[in-house]
Amino acid sequence: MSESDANVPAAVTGSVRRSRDVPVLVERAREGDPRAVARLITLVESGDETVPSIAAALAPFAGQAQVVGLTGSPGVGKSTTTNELVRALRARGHRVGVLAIDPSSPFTGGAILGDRVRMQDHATDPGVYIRSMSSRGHLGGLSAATPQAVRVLEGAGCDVVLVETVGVGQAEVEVASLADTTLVLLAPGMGDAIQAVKAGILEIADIFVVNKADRDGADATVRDIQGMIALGERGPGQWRPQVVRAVATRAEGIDDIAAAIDKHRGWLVEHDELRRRREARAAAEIEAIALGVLRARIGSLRDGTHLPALAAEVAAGATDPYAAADALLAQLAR
Ligand SMILES: Nc1nc2c(ncn2[C@@H]2O[C@H](COP(=O)(O)OP(=O)(O)OP(=O)(O)O)[C@@H](O)[C@H]2O)c(=O)[nH]1
Ligand SMILES: [Mg+2]
Repeated sequence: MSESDANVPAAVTGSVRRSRDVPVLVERAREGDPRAVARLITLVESGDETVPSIAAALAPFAGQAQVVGLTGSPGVGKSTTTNELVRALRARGHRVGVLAIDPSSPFTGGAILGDRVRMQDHATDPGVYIRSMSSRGHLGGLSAATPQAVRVLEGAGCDVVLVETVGVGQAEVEVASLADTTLVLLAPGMGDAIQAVKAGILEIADIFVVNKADRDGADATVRDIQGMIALGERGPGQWRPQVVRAVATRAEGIDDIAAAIDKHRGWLVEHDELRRRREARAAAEIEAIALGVLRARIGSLRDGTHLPALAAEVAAGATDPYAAADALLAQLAR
């Protein structure tokens, strides 16, 4: 459905774009209206006060999509690979959602513009939702808004949600805690194999993709990674990370990546690991939300409560900050 859909009067289109009517937006998203999907993601991204009711309305559809994370250094080929994976998944008849997370910029910067260009192939496909999100400015970063955005896409009937994040700092660890299957992309000659160990990426990667295999050094990179995997301790029945070569710009290796994702999916289900991962993810989400609520309440306690009095006591040495914190928490619980 396009913005200029003849069946939808302009006034209605406009109202969807600004609406905060959660039941209506969710109903429309369920029907596949891309404007309603976009609006709901904007609401969760901005931490709107409607977020709890959005989450409540989407709860029944939780867990319906396979969530695949793609991470790796800037420019390693994540968006190009995502674009080709979308094509492969569409060919199998899946509805696909893509979230491209930019951890650095709150604005639509160069990288995201690049994503848009590289994923342009699917811009008019009603079975594909592509969305760029910024995680900066969010308390809890990626971990706060992205799970809700995934839920919106699940609610909209996506069978697969691909989440692209640049592998900087905590972002790749966060994407791994969000995804059922995590792909770590590397490229030859970037010193990535060594970086990977340093950053603890070995622990989070279910599948390594050595992209840009058209370049010199791909064999060495594959060998390095395989060597590291061989060194890792693994009990019987544990997943052994797969290594796949790709040339994303030529769509080479994409079927192998899709096959590795399927294999991992099968392993997750067989070992009851899918349930375990999803419960761990839900626990982290609940914890983050509860901490956010607590933080907000403590903030609001600053005026007209106990806190100034406790602070004066601590500053004067009449009590210690731990005892004061206990007193504050006791007050919060009341
Ligand atoms: N030679 C070669 N170039 C590639 C390959 N895959 C991607 N590229 C190029 O690498 C550049 C970066 O590709 P992207 O897909 O934007 O990489 P990215 O990881 O999404 O980049 P960021 O989102 O900015 O971190 C582009 O110029 C691509 O055309 C490949 O397999 N071989
Ligand atoms: Mg990209």
